[in-house]
Amino acid sequence: MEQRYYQKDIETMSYEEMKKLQSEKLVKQVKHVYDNVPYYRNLMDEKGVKPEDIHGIDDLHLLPFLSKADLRDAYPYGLLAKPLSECVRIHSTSGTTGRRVVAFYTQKDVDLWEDCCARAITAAGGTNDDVCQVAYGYGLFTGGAGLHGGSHKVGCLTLPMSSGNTERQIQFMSDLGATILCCTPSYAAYIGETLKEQGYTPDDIPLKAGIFGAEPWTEEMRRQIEATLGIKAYDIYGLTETSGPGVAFECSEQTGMHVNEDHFYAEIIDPDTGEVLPEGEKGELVFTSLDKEAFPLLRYRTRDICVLSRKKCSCGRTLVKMAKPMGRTDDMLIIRGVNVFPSQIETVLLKEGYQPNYQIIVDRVNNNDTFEVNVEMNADQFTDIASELLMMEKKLAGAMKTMLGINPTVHLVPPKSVARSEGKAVRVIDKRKLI
Ligand code: DLL
Repeated sequence: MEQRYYQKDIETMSYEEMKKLQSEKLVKQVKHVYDNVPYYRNLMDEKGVKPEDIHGIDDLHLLPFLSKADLRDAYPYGLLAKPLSECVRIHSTSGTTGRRVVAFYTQKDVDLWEDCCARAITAAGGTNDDVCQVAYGYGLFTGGAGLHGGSHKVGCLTLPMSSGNTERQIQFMSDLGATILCCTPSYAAYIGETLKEQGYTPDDIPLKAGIFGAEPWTEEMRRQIEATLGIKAYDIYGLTETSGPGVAFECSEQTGMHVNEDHFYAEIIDPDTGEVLPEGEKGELVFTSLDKEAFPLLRYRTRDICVLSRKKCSCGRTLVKMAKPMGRTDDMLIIRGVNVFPSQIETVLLKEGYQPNYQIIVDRVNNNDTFEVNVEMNADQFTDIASELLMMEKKLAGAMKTMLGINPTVHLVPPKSVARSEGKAVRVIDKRKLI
């Protein structure tokens, strides 16, 4: 496949040049934040660091971290670095508990963010000949707006569908010949399932690529979506705090996502000590936005667990790659003292021939953790014969025990009984938090 880039000079820049660019931007950014954000200035003062101490990227480790708790403390305007009169947009996280994170954008911030998304669409093979169906939610969530802007920049014919109304998604996809689909992986799987039910085969729809992110998804799920939709499925990563989707994106190699590191500098730290870890080690991902104007977060702890790699990529891009996030420091369930990630359950399900339609329910009864997994059967697996069900449940519980080291109680439930998601899927119900 011919390699296309949206901003070739940046995307294929040498490591030395990139470091120089990042260093120049960081020095300016630290001064901008110190001068305009009293909240962060106080953190720097407490740590005894002045903007003059930061000469380049090698000095980044001297700066204090920011966390979600800081964002909540400073809500809504405490981390704003530009007057509101220069801001043109607000987005917010989808979180339902506590204070939401509110992020601000100047016109330049929106522009650079859209460039990042345009790089992602181009890496997925997008050109001005494509019809790009954006089925991420529009509104406060960044998914719709980000990919929409990127799609415009590439020159695709943009279908601003937003999420939901799956029948209409399919009708437009088919009637208007969508070639690129952008949505969460769980919604892509649902669209695929609905297409199949309606008797479509992958050859009936012109889709060639999907740009899926905003939640964790496994390689097994990728292969399944690729087969049902007849496409190549590309991962995309981002978070509201750093602007939204497009912080990192996948290329044709599909072995991790290139970080747009001219805008977002990535570090991996030990989540317990805060120590910066060398390339290749697993830890918490931390981002510094190097040129955002309105909401420039320095050393923001994402809570995503990840690994970085500078291995040469066959696509020609030199941008550092992040692996698929392996979970979040706060998503990780500790059940009977064992660390459990929902992605591990998903891997087992897909290996055992089930769909990734499941829900994990954790509770505490008499000081003991209970661990149940409701798993949906496919139509062809469905049985209501008790002895057969029991055998299937035992087999699946055994496979999960091998993966996790602890034994769940598995309940197989009828097809279509686990709620489908048009946005981010809710996989875990942890009732222990309510106690
Ligand atoms: O989810 C932004 C986004 C929109 C990304 C559309 C990609 C596509 P938030 O709602 O603030 O922003 O959630 C950010 O979602 O810290 C990760 O835990 C998770 N996440 C995002 N992309 C991925 C991905 C958007 N590709 C949080 N794989 C992040 C795994 C992801 N997790």
